[in-house]
Amino acid sequence: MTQESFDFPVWQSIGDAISGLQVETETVIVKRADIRSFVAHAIAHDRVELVFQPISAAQHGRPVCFYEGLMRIRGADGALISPGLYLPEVEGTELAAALDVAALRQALFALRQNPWLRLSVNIAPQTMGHPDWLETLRRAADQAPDIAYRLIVEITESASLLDLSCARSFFATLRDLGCSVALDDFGAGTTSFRYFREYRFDIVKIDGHFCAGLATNADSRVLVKSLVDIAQHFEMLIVAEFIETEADAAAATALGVDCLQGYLIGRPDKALFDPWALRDTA
Ligand code: G
Ligand code: MN
Repeated sequence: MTQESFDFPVWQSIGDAISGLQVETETVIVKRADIRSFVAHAIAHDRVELVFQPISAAQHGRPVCFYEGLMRIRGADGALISPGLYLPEVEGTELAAALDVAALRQALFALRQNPWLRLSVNIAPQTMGHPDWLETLRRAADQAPDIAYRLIVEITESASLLDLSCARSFFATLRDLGCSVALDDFGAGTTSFRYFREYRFDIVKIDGHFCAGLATNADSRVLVKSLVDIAQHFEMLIVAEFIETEADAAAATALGVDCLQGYLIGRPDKALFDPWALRDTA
C-alpha cells in the first residue's frame, strides 16, 4: 500500500465508474484521485442515496421511534456502496461536505414525502457550520418548519467539538430551527465529558462495539452502565447501537438504555415503514 493507491477486492461499481484502472486477478488498484472523482461524479449525477434503519423503543413492544438515514452511493451497476469505501479518501475535503449536503437533501426529501417520519442524518464534524449545509437546511425549514422539527442531526465525537465557538453556534442554529442533536458513537472517539456539559445533546448513541455481545461480556456491561449513568444525568435519550440478539437487547434494556438500533430491530433498507400505519392494521 502506498500513499498514492490502495487495494481492495474487485468492485464492479467503482470499476465501471472509473476509467484507467489496473485490474489484476482479484484486486483493483484505485488511486485516491480516482475515488475522489468517483465521489464528485456521484454527487453531480444524484447518485448519493440514503438507506433507512429503524431505532425502536427498548420497551413496550419496541415501537419505532425514528429512522437513521445512512449514506450510500448508487454504483454504475445499481449496487449501493457503503461510505467505508470512499469516505476515508475524502475526509476533511470539500467533497466530504458536498456528500453531507447531498445526504441532507435526500433526508429532507424523505421528510417531505413522509409526514409521519422522524429521521436522523449524519454529518462529518468538519461539515459543522458549512454554509451550503446550513443553507440547504434553512431553505427547507423556511418552506416547511415541521421538517426541521422531525430532523435529528448525528455528530460523532471528535476534536472539532473542542472548537467551542464553532460547535456552540452550530448547535444553537440547529436548535433555533427545531432540530434535535445526537452524539453518535459515544465512547468510541476522543471522549471528553466536557462535551456533555457544553452541548446538552438531546440523544446519545452508545458505540456499537460496546453493545454487541453485551449479554455475555461483563466488561462491556460495566462500560455501558457508566455511559448510561452519565447520559441519564444529563437527561439525554440513550440509544444502544449494533443490537443483533434478543439477549443483547434484554441486557441493554436492563442497563437503562431507552432505544435500540441494530440488525435485531431492522437492517438498513431503501423502504420506510410507517409504524402508525402498521399499528392501525394490526
Ligand atoms: O456510525 P454509525 O452509527 O452512523 O454507523 C452505522 C453503521 O452501522 C451502518 O453502516 C450500519 O450498516 C451498521 N450497522 C447497523 N446496525 C448494525 C448491527 O446490528 N451490527 C453491525 N455489525 N453493524 C450495524
Ligand atoms: Mn449515525
